[in-house]
Amino acid sequence: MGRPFYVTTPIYYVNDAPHIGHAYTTITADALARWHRLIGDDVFFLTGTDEHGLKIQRAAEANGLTPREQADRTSVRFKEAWDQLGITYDRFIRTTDPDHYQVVQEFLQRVYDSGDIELSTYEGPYCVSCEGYYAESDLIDGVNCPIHNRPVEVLVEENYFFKLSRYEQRLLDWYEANPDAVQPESKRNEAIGLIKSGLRDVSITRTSLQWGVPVPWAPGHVFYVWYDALINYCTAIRGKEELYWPAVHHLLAKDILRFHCVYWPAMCMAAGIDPPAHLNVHGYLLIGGEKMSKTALNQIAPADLIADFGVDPYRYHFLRDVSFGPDGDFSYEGMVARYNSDLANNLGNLLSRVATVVDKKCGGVGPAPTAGSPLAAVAAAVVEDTASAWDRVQPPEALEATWRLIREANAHLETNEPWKAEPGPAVDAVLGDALEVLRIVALLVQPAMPSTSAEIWRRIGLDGMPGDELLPAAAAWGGYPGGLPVEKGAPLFPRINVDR
Ligand code: ME8
Repeated sequence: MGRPFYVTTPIYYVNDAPHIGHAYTTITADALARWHRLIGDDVFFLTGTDEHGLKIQRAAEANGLTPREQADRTSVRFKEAWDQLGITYDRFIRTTDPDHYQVVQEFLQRVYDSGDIELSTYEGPYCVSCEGYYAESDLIDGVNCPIHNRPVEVLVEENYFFKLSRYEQRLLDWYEANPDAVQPESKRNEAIGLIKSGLRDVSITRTSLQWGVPVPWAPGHVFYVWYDALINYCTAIRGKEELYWPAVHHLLAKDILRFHCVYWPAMCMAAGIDPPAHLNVHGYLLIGGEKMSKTALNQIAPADLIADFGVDPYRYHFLRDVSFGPDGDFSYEGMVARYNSDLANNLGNLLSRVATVVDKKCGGVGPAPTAGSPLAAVAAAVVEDTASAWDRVQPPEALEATWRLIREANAHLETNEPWKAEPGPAVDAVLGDALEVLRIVALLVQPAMPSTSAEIWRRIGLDGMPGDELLPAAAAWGGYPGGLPVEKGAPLFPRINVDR
């Protein structure tokens, strides 16, 4: 087995159906998981649904369902969306899974036994959408949640509190000792800022609702949804902690930075385990500059875009166009433009013109590449840049590198114009080099576009699947053997007309 690579998405609330924001994090995690499988790592990819708490209970009531029915119905919708998008998770966890109850109870009992959980009364502004308390000073105009810009409610409860205030210095020391733990740097600074502004103890149990994991030492109390939820990352690798913990990559958006980058590392310390090694925080996907929300009626379901573009172009668009870190604006026009330029004009065109000329000039049999091809050096640099970009969780850079190779191959064909030349060694050399580029491209695009990758592989006559042999060796120049049948198929990416 290779090096362990554990990657997680947030577990999504089941109050509503998945939209392109949830899909963005999940596709990024999937692409990372696929890349790490390609390089031979031992991958464990976790996603799932977060099913307890007031927010779900209220959504269930509004829909005339029990919380369990609400959770069952919506959890399936996430699974269906991920199946449609080709998400290769190893476990889809539901916080209502029995093993999760057990791990949550064990984890928090440990913290209780160590003295970091105490009974106390709390009164404060609470946002049900966040499932979190705020300080008065955090509120917009003194009344609205800073994330949802909607009025908060004042909750008063006698609860068990996690003594987060004791962890200020330990967290700052941890940040100091682990400068790369939270990426990108701007998000790390935000987390450090939150810690430095002072940490108050947080309430981690509720008596006002039943829908949660029971607190083992206090009948009538359930754990507050966030504490149950965060521990899912431990449930999924139970018994395999030595392999996968703490070397995890938690992917999340900035809305839940406070929970992941402040509370969660402190909880881990309190439970006697190392904090997570990597927290990769991205921005929001905006629609016309606005955050997607139920109330703004601007949520887009992945299926709507898949119907127009197909699964692989959908995955490609979000991975290529949304930089991991800052906010990104989604537009339909931008998606069409990216599709036409990168997929129809560049990759699709390379494949179809090579197959057409191989058919005409080589009787449909692909020639072998040449050792001294000018494209060999480009390919080697691109493979290296792609690997480095995935390593830094920067999918747009990984794909941009791959497209450099595609553009160079197209330019090489245009310079040499094999379609105008007589069949012979010169034509064979140019086409063999282009086929080798297609083989390497099929490998490099696999994390983003798995079906396209397999289809290119098949059309240029290769057996098996891209990835049967591991990278980087598989992507070394000269792997295309030549002498294989090349298929002239229908265009992979027919142009999309913008004026439809
Ligand atoms: O917070 N842009 O669940 P959630 C980008 N259950 N990403 C977005 C997005 C957007 N507009 N909207 C949602 C929860 N996301 C908790 C998590 S984890 C232990 C518990 C993605 O359903 C992004 O990953 O509100 C964000 O962090 C997550 O969905 C929030 O999902």
